[in-house]
Amino acid sequence: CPSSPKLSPTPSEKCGVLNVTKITENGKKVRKNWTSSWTVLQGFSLLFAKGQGGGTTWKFGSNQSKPEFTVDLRGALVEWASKEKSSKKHVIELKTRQGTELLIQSEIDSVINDWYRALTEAISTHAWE
Ligand code: I3S
Repeated sequence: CPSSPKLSPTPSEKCGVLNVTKITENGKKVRKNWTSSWTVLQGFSLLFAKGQGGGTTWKFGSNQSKPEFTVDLRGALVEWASKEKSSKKHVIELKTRQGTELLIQSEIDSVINDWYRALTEAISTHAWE
């Protein structure tokens, strides 16, 4: 993880800025709302915080700024999104067991490929917890 935004990094962590939108929440379709999010992968949790920079103090775990939302990767599915899901390039579709579907995107293909790998690994590592 980069040293800024400030987080207490652990070796298993991955973070970076990604474009994210929910498409389904608790099994219900929701309107797309692409936002640039500071994204942290921590064990089986994927955390998103809105709007990188902008004077926010980035400290997950403190009471200063909470992640926008957190996704439980246990039992989740990750795949490359089909053309029907988004017109954007490099889009990952993430379906959680809780019935939330997200699209995750980066313009940079090496970045999105790394996330694809990291998410797949996290899911398989924590599959049986
Ligand atoms: O799947 P859709 O409906 O084509 O998704 C697009 C829309 O959500 C659009 O916003 P509104 O129609 O709500 O104003 C977004 O601006 C687009 O980015 C969405 O499509 P992409 O293909 O970029 O995911």
